[in-house]
Parts: sequence; structure tokens; C-alpha cells
Amino acid sequence: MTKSETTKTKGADYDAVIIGAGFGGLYSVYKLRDEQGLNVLGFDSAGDVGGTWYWNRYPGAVSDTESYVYRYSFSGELLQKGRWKTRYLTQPEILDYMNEVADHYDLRRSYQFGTKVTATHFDDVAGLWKVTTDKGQTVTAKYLITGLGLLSAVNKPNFKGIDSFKGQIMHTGAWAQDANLEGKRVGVIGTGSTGVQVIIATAPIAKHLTVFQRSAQYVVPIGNTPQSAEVIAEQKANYDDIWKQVKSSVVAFGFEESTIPAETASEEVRNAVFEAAWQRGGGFYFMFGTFCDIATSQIANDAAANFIKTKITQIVKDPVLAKTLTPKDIYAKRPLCGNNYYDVYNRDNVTLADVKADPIAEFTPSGIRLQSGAEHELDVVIFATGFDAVDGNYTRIDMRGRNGVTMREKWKDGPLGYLGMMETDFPNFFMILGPNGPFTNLPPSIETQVEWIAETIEMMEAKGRASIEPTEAARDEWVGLCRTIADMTLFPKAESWIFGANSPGKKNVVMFYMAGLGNYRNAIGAVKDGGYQTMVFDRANALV
Ligand code: FAD
Ligand code: NA7
Repeated sequence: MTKSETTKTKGADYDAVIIGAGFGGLYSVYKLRDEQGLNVLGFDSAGDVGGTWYWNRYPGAVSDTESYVYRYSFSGELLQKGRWKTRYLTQPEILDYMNEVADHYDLRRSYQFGTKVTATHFDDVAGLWKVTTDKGQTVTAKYLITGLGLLSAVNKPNFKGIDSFKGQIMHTGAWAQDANLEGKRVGVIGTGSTGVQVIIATAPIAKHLTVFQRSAQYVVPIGNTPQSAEVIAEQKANYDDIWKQVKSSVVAFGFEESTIPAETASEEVRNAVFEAAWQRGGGFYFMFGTFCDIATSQIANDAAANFIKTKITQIVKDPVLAKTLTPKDIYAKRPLCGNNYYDVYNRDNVTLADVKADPIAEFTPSGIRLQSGAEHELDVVIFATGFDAVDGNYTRIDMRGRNGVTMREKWKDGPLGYLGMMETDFPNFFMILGPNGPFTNLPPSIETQVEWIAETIEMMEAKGRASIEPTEAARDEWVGLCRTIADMTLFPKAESWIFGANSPGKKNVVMFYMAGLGNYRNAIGAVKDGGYQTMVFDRANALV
């Protein structure tokens, strides 16, 4: 990729470097290059566009946001061209969609794929970012935009003896495209959102499936039904209203969040509402569409949890298995869904290993040995062990801001972010889905952030500003607000990636703004409309 004559920033190779070619990166390229005429260069370590949906090609990979709102809202033309047949999109369908977007706007020409960014250093003197890649190249740019993904840096526990295993090992987030599970003895470690999907898809095709479960999960049906042409036409005709609702809602999943508390509802009403939601399908719907207080009231949470626990005992024939599959903790992790998940354990070719009671001791050449000495012989082991969420891809890059301050040092007690997009001492640096951003269906939040970033950059260019960064006070206040909001919910009481509890050595911290997309949009809009009072401008100029 050569330096272009069209770069506006004096002395820089590019106006902006954008890392990532998922929803966030692609939209950033479009906004900055095509709408503002900036010269941008994108990098992705993947071979092509897609982000999450490029990497996660495991059997059963599907979004659990409904098809009509798991997409960009910004282009009416793209929305009307949208193709889907079922309520949810499978991974190949989402990847097709991302490819279509990239083709439509000719986005690939601004990317260098197969290239990992290894370092991003702010040059205080030049006031520019220096971005270094694993190809040995360094480019400079005024703005650095990271769409690194919050669920993208894989968490792969390093079990004893792992290298001695003679079979195949795969992580769901780095799936080998030629993997074939048919007729194999497959082990799946992990029963989160991904584990549930891969378990459901693998059980019917594997010779034998062994699930290594550490924590039992609450899983409701997904309800992935075919969608009629009439329903799709109606959705397409109503997109203006749909996006208005989505962007002013809490979780942005396209349904109206309930305003009725379960706490005060009778048991009969609760069970009728939960049963209807069970039949309808959808994890976020079950948690946020049934009653308004499941994530905030212990009484409501217990009611929802007990409903699902009863379903488990009804579905799973073997009472010992049913007990092992019944969650012990509260219902406050990312809500999961999948069709007939618990039925999987009624199959003769499926074994459940409770690795909380009997942990994995080591891998052997032929499989996995538990601490009790029990051995499971396997041909393939699938790590559905999740991600070093939110900051994982940031701390894997050597990121340095003003005066060489490193991001790893700044975030040693947990990641920090102002508005989920910026960090102190990192001028002209914008994160998409950075720490303390919204916890929602993500494409509408990504769009919200990219639009705010683009407007901020537009303002910078219009006013001839050299740099922008948040004040420490503003950053701390935002982080404190996120903590306060999170503490009003039950989510901190469950150990999950939402608070960094899944990665060994990671501190348990608040990583999200949990007051919903509508409030988030108001908050970031107020910063812009108020003239960016919480920012320091042109600090670089003052220093040199
Ligand atoms: P990503 O799509 O994660 O893209 C990040 C890109 O950055 C990757 O391509 C990566 O290769 C690249 N990158 C990272 N570091 C570097 C580096 N150092 N150098 C170069 N390139 C780099 N969200 C929902 O809202 N609804 C769902 O139903 C849903 N389902 C999901 C299912 C799975 C299995 C997973 C993993 C995630 C799911 N998500 C879902 C979250 C999903 O990640 C987001 O919806 C969205 O795709 C994120 O887009 P992004 O552009 O921010 O990041
Ligand atoms: P999750 O939700 O973090 O789930 C990871 C699973 O792997 C979970 O069941 C973990 O058990 C289990 N795990 C992790 N490490 C180990 C070890 N060392 N031994 C045994 N089991 C382990 O990741 P997902 O990929 O499912 O989902 C992440 C998000 O991506 C999801 O919310 C979607 O948005 C897409 P634990 O529960 O910690 O006991």
C-alpha cells in the first residue's frame, strides 16, 4: 500500500489508520474515506473482511440477534437489499452480508489484509501515530481508530500436556476451515454461548461427543424459525420506526423491553409469561422482554432461574445428569439460547463431564484425563473457552501514548475508557467497542460510536485542531458512572467475561456501560453538543 498524495495531514502517510475489518472497521473506512475524503489505511490480520464472522466458522455459529437488526442501519439501499430466510443469521450468511457491504462501497481497496498490527506509538514531536505491523512496515497517521473487537482475542487455557495430544485442537474463534467432525470422537471444553451452539451442532454428526462443563448454564430456546416473505417485507417497510426504537432502547435487540416487574407478579402470571417467552425463543428476550427486573431484582431473577431449572428437570431424562446441568449461580451472565440444548444430553452418543467437580488434569496423547483419573479418548478437542474480552486485543499490541506511556501499564488494574471510545494520554485515538461502552446488540452501538468518532474528526478538521483527548477527571467520572450503573444490576454477582472474570489473572472490573443504548446515545451526544468540554485540545502543540 503506497502513500497517497491525497493525505491532508502534513507529514503523515495517512490521515487515519483503522485496525479491524469487522462491523466497526468497515464502517469507519466508509465514513472517513467516502464521506470526509480522508486518506485511510485499514489493517486486519484476517485474510478478508468479516471480523468475528471471518474467524468463528464453527458448526452451529449463528447470531442470536434477529436477522433484521443484526446489520447496519445507515444505508436504506443496503437494508432493502438484505436477504435472509430465517429469524437469525448463520455465520456464512453474516459473512456474505459483510462481503456485500465491502463490495458495495469498494472497501477492500483501503485494506491490507493478513497483516497484524504489533505496535502503535504516539510520536509527541510529530503529533502523529506510528503504526507498525508484523510485515515490518511502519506508517504514520493523525488518527488511530481501533475496531479490534471485544470478543476477538481468544482465551485458550494452557492445559498440562496439551502438546502431547495427537488429535486436532481447535478454538471456535480461530476455526480451521477444513475441520471435519463427522464420525469423530469430539470433546468440547466450555458451555458458554459458543459452546452451546457448537454442542448442539456437533452432537448429531460426531461419533461421540464429550462435553467438559465447568459451569452449568441457563439456556432458553433460540426459536430460529423460517421467516415468511410477508414478515420480511413488513420489517423492510418499517425500518425507520424499527431503528428509532432500537436506538432508544436498552439492549437494542429490536423488541420492546418489558416495563412490568416480576417481583410483584403472581407465580401464575410469571410462569405464563416465561412459558410464552420459552416458546418464542431468544436469550435477551427471555431476560429483558419478559419482565423489567430480572437483571436487577433477586426475587425476579430467582423466578426466571427457577423456571429454567424446572425445564431442565423436565427435559433431561437422567436425574443425575439433570442435576449436573442445573446452574448453581444466579441468572446474570450473557443470556444464552439454543434449540433443544438440554435434549442433547438425552442422546446415547453424548457424555457430560463435570469439570468443576472433577477438573481437567491434563491432556494425554489420546485425549483428556480428569483429576479422578477418568480418561476420555478423543480425536478432536474444541476449545469453546471464550475470549479475553474487551481489552484482550489492546494489551496484545504494544500501544504507547504520550511520553511513551503504555496501555498495558495504564490498564494494569483493568481497562479504562471514556465513553467506551477514548483514553487519556492517547490523543486522536478512538476505540470502537472499547472499555465502558454499551452492552447491547452490537451493530447499532458500533454505528453509534463510529458516527460520533467521524463527527468528532470532522469537527477537528474543520477547526484545524491538532489533537483531542479526554481529561482524566472526565474519564474517571465515566468509569465511576459505569461502576454505579453495573452495581445497580445483578451482573457483577456472576462470574463471566462481562467483568473479565473468565481470564486467569485478569482483574474483575466493570467493562460496560449498562444503562442501555438510548441513554448512551444521549450521553455521548451531550459531549459533542456541549462543545467537547471534557476534552483537552491541541496538547501536543503546547508540548513541542
Ligand atoms: P470484530 O468483528 O471482532 O473484528 C475485529 C477485527 O480486528 C478482527 O477481524 C481481527 O482480526 C482484527 N484485529 C484485532 N487485532 C488486530 C491486530 N493487532 N492487527 C490487525 N487486525 C486485528 N454480537 C451481537 O450483537 N449479536 C450476536 O448475536 C453476536 N453473536 C456473536 C457470536 C460469536 C461467536 C461471537 C464471537 C461474537 C458475537 N457477537 C454478537 C459479538 C460480535 O463480535 C459483534 O457483534 C461484532 O461482530 C463486532 O464487530 P467489530 O468490528 O467491533 O469487531
Ligand atoms: P464464554 O461465555 O466466556 O464461555 C466460555 C466457556 O468456557 C465457559 O463455559 C467457561 O466456564 C469455559 N471455560 C473457560 N476456561 C475453562 C477452563 N480452563 N476449563 C474448563 N472450562 C473453561 O465464551 P463464549 O465464546 O461461549 O461466548 C463469549 C461471547 O461470544 C458470547 O457472549 C457471545 O456474545 C459470543 P465458566 O463458565 O467460566 O466456568
